[in-house]
Amino acid sequence: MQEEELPESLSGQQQTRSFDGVNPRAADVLRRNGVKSWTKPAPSLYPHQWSWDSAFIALGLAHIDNRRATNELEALFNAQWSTGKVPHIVFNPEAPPKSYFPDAERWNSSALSEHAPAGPRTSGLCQPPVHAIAVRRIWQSAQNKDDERKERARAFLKSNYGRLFSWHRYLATARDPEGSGLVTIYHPWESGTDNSPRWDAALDRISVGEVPPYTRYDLQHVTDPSHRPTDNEYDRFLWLLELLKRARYDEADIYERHPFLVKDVLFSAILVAANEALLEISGVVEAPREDRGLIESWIERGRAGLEEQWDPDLGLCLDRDVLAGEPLRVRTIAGFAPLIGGGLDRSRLRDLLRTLDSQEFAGNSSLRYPLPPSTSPQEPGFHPRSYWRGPVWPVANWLLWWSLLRAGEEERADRMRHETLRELSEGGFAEYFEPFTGEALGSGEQSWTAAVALDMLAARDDD
Ligand code: 2M8
Repeated sequence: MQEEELPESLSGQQQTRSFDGVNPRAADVLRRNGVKSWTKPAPSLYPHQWSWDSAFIALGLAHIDNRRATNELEALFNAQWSTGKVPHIVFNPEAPPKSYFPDAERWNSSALSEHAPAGPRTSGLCQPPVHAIAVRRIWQSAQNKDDERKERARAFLKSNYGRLFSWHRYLATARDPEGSGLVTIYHPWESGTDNSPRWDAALDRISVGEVPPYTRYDLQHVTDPSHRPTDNEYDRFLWLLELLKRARYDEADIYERHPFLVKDVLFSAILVAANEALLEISGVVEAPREDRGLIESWIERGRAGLEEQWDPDLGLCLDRDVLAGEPLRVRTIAGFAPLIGGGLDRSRLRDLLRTLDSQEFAGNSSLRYPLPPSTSPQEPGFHPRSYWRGPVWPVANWLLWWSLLRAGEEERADRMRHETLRELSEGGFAEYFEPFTGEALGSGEQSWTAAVALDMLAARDDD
């Protein structure tokens, strides 16, 4: 990597610097966290395979080892449910005992649902569908390689297109019976932003019943357990899990009686962006015309659904509590969902950029780096060190950076990229960062943090 020039808008404020060391250090993290054909999200806190972590990991690996990138996704999709659902955790049978809870026994998926795979043991939830975006990256990065590698990438696309299509169809149908264009989640863990104040109001409404006894192992892996979700939150998370088990993970049953049904705008926007990637992949593999028509309709419906959730006062898009029939009025990075969904008109783009640049997010003058906190510091539920309640998450920066590029906002995208890489080169590949001090928090060697760094670094070479 060459010495990197700062974007013009930054050059007056800071010295030119290079990110030379970042690439090999990031590659090392992914190597160390590698387990056979897939990668742990973190060395000890997360000993199994997580769905959207793996998608981001594949996106990064696509630049350094295409074969590992394809293996990563294949390992995950080998555990796909017959409904099309890609589980949020695939359990590692070789993980040390008592290393993560809830474990495979607690989920008990294959005993409860005929749709769960018989082989690999999985959770009963899913996570945002970044996978098609990663598959497209694998295809793109093979384009400047030799013919053999290009052919290998094409074969990978061909053999996995059907799995991706059924995953997206599951989300567009079972998770959106209303045809709203927005995905319904059954649990905060499905959002990927588990402990975000986005879910406080919907969780508060739930009366928690009898939860079988459990021990949390997550707290033994972190330096300060108070940053992790509280026991009260865990009781709610575990209660929802019990209810999903009582419904035997049956979608119709869940939809009828589950107490947590929320239209998640971030998840839905990622699905729109992933459908754009899938449309491109469907062209490469010469998929049937009907598929293309369906994917196009999902994109259109998804964007219309996001627009419905626009809040002009906050200048953000809001999740919707299906049961209360109300928007969840909390300012978090999920509010930038329409930017991720893409296809915006100039005025909506302007609105979103204004909010992004404001004191409420990346323009906050107390920030260590001008990067958006996961929750606005002006929200009552904000906490600078708690899980998804305020810290800066590099994967969220990646989503915004990539979306700004797609929206033609190159200067802002460059700034987001540069500041993210600066934070990582100074603080390492932490799970998340304190927004005002830049202190590295959570797990120390988080795979997806390393992976998004690799993708951001490669942008200069590839784009
Ligand atoms: C976090 O979620 C898990 C539960 O799925 C946990 O807190 O134990 C979230 O940050 C989630 O988005 C991420 O996929 C997972 C692994 O990195 O950790």
